[in-house]
Amino acid sequence: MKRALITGITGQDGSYLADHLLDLGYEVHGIVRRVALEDSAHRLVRLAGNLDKLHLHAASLESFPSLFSVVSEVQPDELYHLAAQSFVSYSFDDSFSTFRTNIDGTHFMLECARRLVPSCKFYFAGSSEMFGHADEVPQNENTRFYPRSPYGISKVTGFDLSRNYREAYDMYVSSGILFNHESPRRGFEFVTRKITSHVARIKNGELNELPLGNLEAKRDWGFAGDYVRAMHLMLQQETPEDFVVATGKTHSVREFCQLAFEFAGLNYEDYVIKDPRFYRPAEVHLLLGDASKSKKKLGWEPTIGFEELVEMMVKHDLDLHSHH
Ligand code: NAP
Ligand code: F7E
Repeated sequence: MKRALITGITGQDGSYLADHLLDLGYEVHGIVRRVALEDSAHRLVRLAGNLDKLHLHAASLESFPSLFSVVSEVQPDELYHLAAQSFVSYSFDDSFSTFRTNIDGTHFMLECARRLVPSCKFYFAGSSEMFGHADEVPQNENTRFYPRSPYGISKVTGFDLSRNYREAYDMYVSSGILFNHESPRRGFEFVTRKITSHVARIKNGELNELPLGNLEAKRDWGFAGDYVRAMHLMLQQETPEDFVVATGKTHSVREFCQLAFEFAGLNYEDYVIKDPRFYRPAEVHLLLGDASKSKKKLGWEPTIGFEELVEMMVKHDLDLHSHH
């Protein structure tokens, strides 16, 4: 039985990846913050269905010795490093803590793997935010990085660190360059979930408006459940490489709104208001991924398209809010 260790297991992707690896017969371990074990009803909510099958370990991404102890105890065959301060907007408010979590945290995990389990396969959660103000459309593995936020900068550094561990120490380290992926488990501050949860609360009369920032930004949105399959496939190759994971279609925040409100029988123009608080100091205007390398080498393809994704999220939130 293969043993996997996931950092960020309580997040959207960590929870889907844990489900997927359990289905594949893995022994799944996760690193969580100590407070998560203390308040499991809230902080482990995405893992609720599988808690009895998972092995959770408390450690802090800020503390090298705490991570060292867990990696030493678990001795994983595969390590998925997903933990991060993942909200782009917040990275402008506190770039310093974002750098500590995302850069030092990645460095600590790579160094633990090198010292303790050098033949372990390592996945780094890279992001399309590394492309930022990209000079070509669509973006592939060779597109130049031009990050536009402290978050994007932290991911470029994590990506560079990962590549350097691969090249300097001959380790199996692969980075996924994942475009935005969403689901009913998405955090409420991200624009997709913010929209679908507001639609549900407007529908049931709890709210009457939805304040948003830039409606013209375009993203290549896929389904998180599809994207975690690609993470696993990246660690099953002969040689470690980096891969873009995307749907190859792009849509604006406005289009997402329009469709989400339509699914609930509403017109978004009656509810969406522009709120300057939700504009960013520097914006990424357009992302569109070219995942042909993933298709060719990993045999990976997305199964859920844009409309299905919006519908899935709206239905879930309507359901959630109809009981209140
Ligand atoms: P998420 O839902 O925000 O989950 C983030 C995870 O990181 C949570 O488990 C969180 O733990 C943990 N974490 C955050 N700060 C931490 C800290 N200081 N110490 C320890 N743990 C910490 O993110 P996601 O959407 O699943 O994304 C997973 C990874 O992929 C992240 O690295 C993200 O940057 C990257 N990524 C995401 C996307 C996307 O569209 N979703 C695209 C590209 C890359 P708590 O539950 O305790 O807060
Ligand atoms: O913003 C615009 C906003 O916060 C999408 C993370 O998972 O994907 C995610 O980062 C767009 C931006 O995601 C609001 O300006 C308008 O253009 O949902 P988001 P993100 O910044 O693309 C990447 C790939 C990651 O790696 C990240 O970890 O929507 N927008 N109005 C808004 N965004 C938010 N959050 N809230 C608004 O009110």
